[in-house]
Amino acid sequence: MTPRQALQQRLAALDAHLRAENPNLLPVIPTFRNFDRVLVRLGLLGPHESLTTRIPWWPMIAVLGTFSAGKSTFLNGYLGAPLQNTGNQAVDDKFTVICHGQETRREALPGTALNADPRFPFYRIADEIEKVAAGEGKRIDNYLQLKTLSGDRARGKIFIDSPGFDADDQRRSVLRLVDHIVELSDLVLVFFDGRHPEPGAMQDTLKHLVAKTVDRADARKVCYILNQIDTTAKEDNLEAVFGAWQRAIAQAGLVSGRFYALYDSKSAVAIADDAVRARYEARRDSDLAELQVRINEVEVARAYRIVGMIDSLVKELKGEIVPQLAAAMKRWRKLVLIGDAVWLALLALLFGGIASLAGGDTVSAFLTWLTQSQPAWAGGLPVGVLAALVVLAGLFGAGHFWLRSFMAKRVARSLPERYGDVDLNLQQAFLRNTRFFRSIFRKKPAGWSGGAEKRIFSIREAVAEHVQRINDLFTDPAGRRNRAPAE
Ligand SMILES: Nc1nc2c(ncn2[C@@H]2O[C@H](COP(=O)(O)OP(=O)(O)OP(=O)(O)O)[C@@H](O)[C@H]2O)c(=O)[nH]1
Ligand SMILES: [Mg+2]
Repeated sequence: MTPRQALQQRLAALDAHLRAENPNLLPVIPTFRNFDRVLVRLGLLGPHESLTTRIPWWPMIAVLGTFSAGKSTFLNGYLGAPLQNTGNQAVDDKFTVICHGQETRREALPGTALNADPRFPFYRIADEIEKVAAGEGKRIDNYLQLKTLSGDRARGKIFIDSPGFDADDQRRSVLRLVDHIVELSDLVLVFFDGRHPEPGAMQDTLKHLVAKTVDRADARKVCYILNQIDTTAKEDNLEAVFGAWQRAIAQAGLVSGRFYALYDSKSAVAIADDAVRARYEARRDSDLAELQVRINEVEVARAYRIVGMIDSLVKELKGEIVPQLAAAMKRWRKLVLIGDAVWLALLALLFGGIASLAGGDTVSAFLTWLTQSQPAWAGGLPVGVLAALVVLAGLFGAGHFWLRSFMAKRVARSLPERYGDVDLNLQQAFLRNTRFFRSIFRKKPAGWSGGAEKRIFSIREAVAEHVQRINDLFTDPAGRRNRAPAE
């Protein structure tokens, strides 16, 4: 498959998935494709690359936590299908990605299936794993598997169930995977086991999860859940257990965060006392309802984030990337000019040396010979002088163009090949400006002409329209939906 066909295929897949799951975002694709053109002209994207394949279109909800805390049971309950195996032994050693599909598939597809799916940027996860454990990135199947679910519950979202988290014996690659999933997710549900909420059992887990989330700007996306609280019903000491658990989390460094208490009624031990049961159920239901709201919000937030991404990319382009390219061009120009001067001086020295070796008489004889040869076939032009000039210019030019490419490579090395969230190739963009036919004196990067400015203007207009549309969809500020007929 050619890169062009590969891109076409991914775009078609994206289109089909969005049509089925999230049609509200379909109109955004042409805007991204428009932006692609600007970026390709600048060299920041390759000719058969697209922003649309680099942004996470689907909101992700990750379920993490200690082993046997009831993560899989919760997901099965939420999704309304027994997709995941559950049990008191560690049942899963892989991360399971659950997304919407034509049909429900309990048997897992290998992790490589995720690589080809435009819905999620998991190719980056392979890269991340490779960074901490060389060779492991290729073995993504050992870490990830994919399951699909038909129906509405998983439509337009991605859920990730994780193997029990026990920081003591985690391989570095798994920890990295966890970090990365937290990074990519819009909502992270961290499950703790109500049967062992005491600090000792989860100290390491906490350190890893909490310490990283405390100073995150998006710490709000992490929800802490004390699960299986039905086990505290017998002694009716939920508040004490819950309090101890919260303090343990605070000790790990977390000062704020939302805490929930849940249990799964199907797996729960029967609560004999009616009053206690009613209290537990009420608590669970209100916390579950709040979680439900958070999960629903995620979709709205992601829609805004995708559209907002175009705007922030425009800002990044104008404020950071183009100036960086211009600065690199300036550095390159300076290096080439210095090189040219040195090369000229060397040439002068060379000819001066030859002249002084040959002696004044020979030189003047040579110059006379040069200027006097004006043969009739050349119409009386001083052929000798011209030839000498051509030779000199050729010598200088050869050095100049060698210097251009040598210095270009040098400057390019200082620029990133992957910049920003969408991995723009600054190196490639800079090198476009150093192609042989481009003057070293140009100040504006190639592709950053009036046309680009116009295109960006129209992209911004389109973004404003998208925002408007999403506003209407989710907030209905004009009250159109419920407005009474005009008087
Ligand atoms: N009493 C009670 N038991 C539960 C609850 N939720 C799950 N369980 C049981 O706890 C055990 C572990 O549940 P899982 O859902 O497999 O837990 P997990 O967190 O996915 O476990 P790993 O994937 O192995 O880390 C199972 O036997 C469940 O039936 C609950 O709310 N209350
Ligand atoms: Mg599980």
